[in-house]
Amino acid sequence: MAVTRTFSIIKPDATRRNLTGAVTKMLEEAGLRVVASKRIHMTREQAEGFYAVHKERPFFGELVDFMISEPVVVQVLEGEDAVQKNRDVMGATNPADAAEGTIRKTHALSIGENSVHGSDSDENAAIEIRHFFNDDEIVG
Ligand code: RTP
Ligand code: MG
Repeated sequence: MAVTRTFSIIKPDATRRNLTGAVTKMLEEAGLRVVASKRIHMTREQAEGFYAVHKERPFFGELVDFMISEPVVVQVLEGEDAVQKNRDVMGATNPADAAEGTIRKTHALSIGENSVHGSDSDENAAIEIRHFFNDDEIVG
């Protein structure tokens, strides 16, 4: 299996509850390495651009409002089959459906306040990483 990269966001519900370290620990224990990390307060324009694929969904406005409500931590994660590995440790979108031991089962509050984002394909990972990081900020 090839070593690849994915993009992760520790969302406002998690940063607010001081769970940046706890979430990162779960990512690291799953075999992912944090090769870039920064705490930012997203602008509305950044959040709307990032979630443009969800523009027509009924929850779009709520999602953007939530993501800009407080700081987030954006990260680049590296590991074998990183996209799938990260999605496995994140768990299902709705924490009520998430498996035991996953980040969302352990920490998420609701389908909206679900603690983490993770890219869903290698192609989207590359796009999302570029949205938030310059090459010289990523140290593999
Ligand atoms: P993510 O993109 O954040 O990693 O999560 P995901 O793939 O599991 O979920 P996705 O379908 O891409 O939806 C993006 C985010 O929108 C919020 N959402 N709210 N209220 C709702 O019904 C609803 N559905 C989705 C979630 O926060 C989800 O992570
Ligand atoms: Mg998604």
